[in-house]
Amino acid sequence: MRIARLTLHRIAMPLVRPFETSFGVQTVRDVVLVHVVTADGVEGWGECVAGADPVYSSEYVSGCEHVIERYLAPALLSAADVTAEGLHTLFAFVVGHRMAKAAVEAAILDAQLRASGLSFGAYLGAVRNEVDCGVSVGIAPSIAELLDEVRGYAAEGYRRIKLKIKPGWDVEPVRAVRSLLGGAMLLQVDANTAYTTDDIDLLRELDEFDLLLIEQPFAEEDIAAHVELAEAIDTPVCLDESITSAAVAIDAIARDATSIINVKPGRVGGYLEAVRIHDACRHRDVPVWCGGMLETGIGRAANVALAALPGFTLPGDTSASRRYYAEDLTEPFELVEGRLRVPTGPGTGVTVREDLVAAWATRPPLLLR
Ligand code: OSB
Ligand code: MG
Repeated sequence: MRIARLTLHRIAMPLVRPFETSFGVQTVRDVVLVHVVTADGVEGWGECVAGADPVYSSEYVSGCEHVIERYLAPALLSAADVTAEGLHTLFAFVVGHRMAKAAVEAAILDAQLRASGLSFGAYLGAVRNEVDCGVSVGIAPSIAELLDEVRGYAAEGYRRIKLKIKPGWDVEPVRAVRSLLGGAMLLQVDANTAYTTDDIDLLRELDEFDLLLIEQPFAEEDIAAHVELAEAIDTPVCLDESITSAAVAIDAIARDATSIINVKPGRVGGYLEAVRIHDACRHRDVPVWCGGMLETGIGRAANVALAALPGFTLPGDTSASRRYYAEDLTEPFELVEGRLRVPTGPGTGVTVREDLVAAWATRPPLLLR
């Protein structure tokens, strides 16, 4: 297909509650959306998962917007024939900037699949029509407030709870939540790189809570530190920030730095690379789960499809729309018995509410052709 135009929208969406991690507190999502229209008039939408500031990774929303405007969109608009599968080569001249590339890939894939009548799930290789869902719970002002929040999510039916931790907010909140939930509920923690190898003895104290995993305790680049931790504790180590490609995933697994992987399409450059990670992990008997970046319905629809692949054997951070937003950009995703249904319509299978995109804009749309 040929891409006739690409529009970058920038919107702000308030979160239903502040989301605090070891990086800081977030109350609004500042989102870039990519909207493409092919020469045949087929449309596709993609969501960029970068944060407002470069704290989770080196990417951030304004940087992604710039990379798309200055480098990716011109390459796309001047190509005679664009396919989602060909973007890896088309964009190879830009080093890194995976979240920017992933947003464009998602929009192209959406258009390509809409043109051929195929859903994301069918294209990616989904084997389930609904997926088990977990919820990521931010750092709370007090243990009492944390327990209230967790109690609410458990009552809604979430099948797994993930607690954000940081130094000073780790063993005691985890102890309190484990005792609230009982031994049967799946429980895991995410440190977002907040610890160092000096904390290994402290992190070993988490072993008594029978956690499913500990996610990314150390710095993104420090694979060796995770190897050391994995040897020292019983809780399985799971990498998020560190896993930027299938090659890195394969290396981290071979070095025993990680025994479970959090797959986020934005972090790895797109859905096609996410599937390659899934395939490599499956081949090595390493379970994967679908992470989240507080996506709107656009990104959520595609993530839910990805989470339906056979190697996604653990519940994902694929929570219902209402866990994040009072009103979503698409029809809302609703939890039924702790699961979300995989959309079956062409492309992402959801419809973007363009009136809301316009109403929530923080600057005029940028049209590139
Ligand atoms: O580390 O998984 C993370 C949100 C933003 C950035 C990083 C992370 C998260 C979450 C929330 O944990 C996952 C979600 O519910 O979308
Ligand atoms: Mg994480």
